[in-house]
This record gives sequence, structure tokens and C-alpha cells, in this order.
Amino acid sequence: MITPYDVAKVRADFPILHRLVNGKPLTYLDNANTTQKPQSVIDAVADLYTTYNANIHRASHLLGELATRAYEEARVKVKTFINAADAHEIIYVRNATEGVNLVAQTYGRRNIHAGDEIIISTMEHHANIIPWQLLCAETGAKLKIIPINDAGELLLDEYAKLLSERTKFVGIVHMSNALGTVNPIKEVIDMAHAYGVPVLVDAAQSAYHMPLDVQELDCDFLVFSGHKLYGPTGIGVLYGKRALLEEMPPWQGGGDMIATVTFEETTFNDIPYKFEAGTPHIDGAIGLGAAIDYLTTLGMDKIAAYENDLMAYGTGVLTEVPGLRMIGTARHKASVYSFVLDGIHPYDVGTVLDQEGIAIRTGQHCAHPVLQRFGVPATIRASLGLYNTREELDTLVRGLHTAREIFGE
Ligand code: 7TS
Repeated sequence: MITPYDVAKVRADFPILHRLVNGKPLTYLDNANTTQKPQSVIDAVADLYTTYNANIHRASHLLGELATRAYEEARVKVKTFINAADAHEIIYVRNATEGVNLVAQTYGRRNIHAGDEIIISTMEHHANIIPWQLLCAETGAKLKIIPINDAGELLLDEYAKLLSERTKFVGIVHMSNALGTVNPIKEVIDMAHAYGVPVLVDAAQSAYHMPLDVQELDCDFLVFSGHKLYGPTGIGVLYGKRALLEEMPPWQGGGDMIATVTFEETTFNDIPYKFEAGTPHIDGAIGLGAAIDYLTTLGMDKIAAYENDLMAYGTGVLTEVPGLRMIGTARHKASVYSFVLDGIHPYDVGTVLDQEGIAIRTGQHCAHPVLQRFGVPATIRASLGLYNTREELDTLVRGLHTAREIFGE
């Protein structure tokens, strides 16, 4: 058993983990959906409202200065967290979804035209499908889909065949929320770059499980959500290479995103502010900064090592449950178990587990096409966070046995 950090101590940092659910200790295994928050994140948000709340970038008083500083310091923390070259390449958005939509509506509208092709994969979350479908409907561009094998791995040979001079964009998920597959993202990016095609990485799932380095990956855009990264909801990040962001037109208009305004002509602010119209999610950004501090102190490499060990343990004990079929068995997988139980509807399993205080997600995980690929209408999904334990996975297995006793033949 690998113990890169003291998980009992870590669990003490998360107040919600100590509550009861339906009279049972909470077993929180719905981290792919959203993660729980350490006290330091809760305190950072409370501290803003208790001691220095003000609007940013515009107030001529001390509180405004303090709030602006905290908001911008958080941006630098994000920059360091993903190793961006420059904090100006970090744009605050609401979530990963908004990051993809921003790129589709600005970069996409300007550069993608009728007859052009956009490549995504079978295992995308809807957040990296629908924005491109909308763009295609508007421009006459076409969506091309990288197929996957029965284990839930990308078929890179097929991807190579899809790439051509017609390809104008590639959007790819780093880690699948429905299967747990971790894609060979560097290879995907390099293959696109060989055609001069920019790549957006959907890191919504990977960002909180493994170290990320956008310079090493050489991705052109990358998105993730604060709420999955042990931070607040309503804040997310779009990373973009400076040269691309500078060329992109603004998305939303309003305060803070302009340099000069007359009724005849408006000039726009520099990046990242050009893309941050209106009063932003100040407490969200500050909370995200605190979450990044928490993760950095623990160490993303240690978190990855701990979760990989836990993942292997869980795969072992789950495989022993009679009638359990794992959906997604990629060689490189992280922190997600998606499965079905023979003859029992996933929803019924979810209900039994909830009675046991076990939080998981059942359904299609906002990734309908990949479930269609596996021919299942829904799965039961348990997903790990940095605070989960082997005991909790044993609890899950006991809950599955209970579900089989109640609903099984
Ligand atoms: N991309 C991936 C791979 C995701 O897993 C999610 C959310 C998103 C994008 C969108 O994130 P949002 O914060 O903008 O909503 N995934 C899930 C999930 O698996 N269960 O609930 C949300």
C-alpha cells in the first residue's frame, strides 16, 4: 500500500466528510461530478467577505486594492499549477464548459469555415461536443470522431487517417469522466501540430488527479473547472497560448474588457481582461487559489501516486463482485470505475447505495455517445478523490452485495 501522505490527516481537513448520510458515515465516491472542499478553501472565501470584500480593478480604496491583489494572485497560482509561460494566458471562466464555448465562439468562428473539419473523440463529455456541433451548424464545418476500442482507448491509427489539410481544430479529453481512460495526450497534440492544427485539451477530469504542464504538452488551449479541483463552483480556467488569445476577438462585451469606448469605436483591453467582461467571480477565483495551495502543498505527484494505488485496490475488490462488468478497461486509467451489475438497473443500485451513505453517480455522465459505443443505457460510476480510502471501497463493495441481495435473481 502506497502512503505518500497521511490520509487521516487529509480527511480531517474536509469538514463534510464527517457528516452522516441516512444515519451512516458519508462515503463520498462522486468526485468526478464534484469534489468536496477543504476548510482552507471555505476559509479563504469567508475571509474575503469578512475582511476585504470589494469589486476589483476599479475601486479607489484599500479593500478594492486587497481584493484585486487576491484575485490576481490566484491567477498566478493557476499559472504555476499548470506551468503556463505567463499569467496573462490564464482566463477565468465559469467552468470547463464555458472555456470550450469561448474558444468555439471566438477562435472557431474566426478561423473555421464551410468544408473545414474539427476532430474530437468518441469519449468526449458533452461540453466538448455540443460547442463544436453548434459551430459546425453555423459555419458548415464538419465534425470528425476518433473511434475507440473495446477497452475504451483511442485508436490513434484512425486518428492519423482523419487528420488532413481540411482539419482546422482538434478538441480532446485528457481523461474520460465516463471510462476513466487517460489519453496519450502528448501524442494527440503532436500529431495535430504536424498539420499545423491547434489542439484544445479538456482537462476537467485530469487537472485534479495528475500534474499538468501546458508547456511540456504544448497544447494550444486547456480548460478545467474549479469545483472539481476542490475549489468553489462557478469558477473555471481557460488557458490559451498568448499569440492565439491575442488574435481572438472578444466574446462578451461589457465593463473591464475594454481599453477605450466611444459610441463610434471601442478598443479592447489586453488579455486576459479582454475575455473577462463584467464583475467576475471574485470569491471563486480566490477560493480556487486556496484549493491550488492545498493541492500544491500535498503535491500533485503524491496525489497521483496515492490514487493510482487506491484505484488498483478498488479494481481488485470490485472485480470479485458477481455479475459486475467494468465499462472502460484501458491500460492507462485513473480514479473512475464505471460498471454495470447484471440484471439490476443502475438507478436501483444508486438508491441502495445512498441508503448506505455511499454517494456515487448513475446514468450517462453527460457522455451519451461513449455509452452508446458500449451498448449500455447507463452505468454506475464510483470516482475517487485524494481523501478516499480502501475502507471506503470495501464499503462500496458491501453496498453492491446488498443491492444484489435486494434486486438480484
Ligand atoms: N469535461 C469533462 C471530461 C467532464 O467530466 C466534465 C464534467 C466537463 C467537461 C464539464 O465540466 P463543467 O464543470 O463545465 O460542468 N463532468 C461531470 C461528470 O462526470 N459528472 O458530472 C459532471
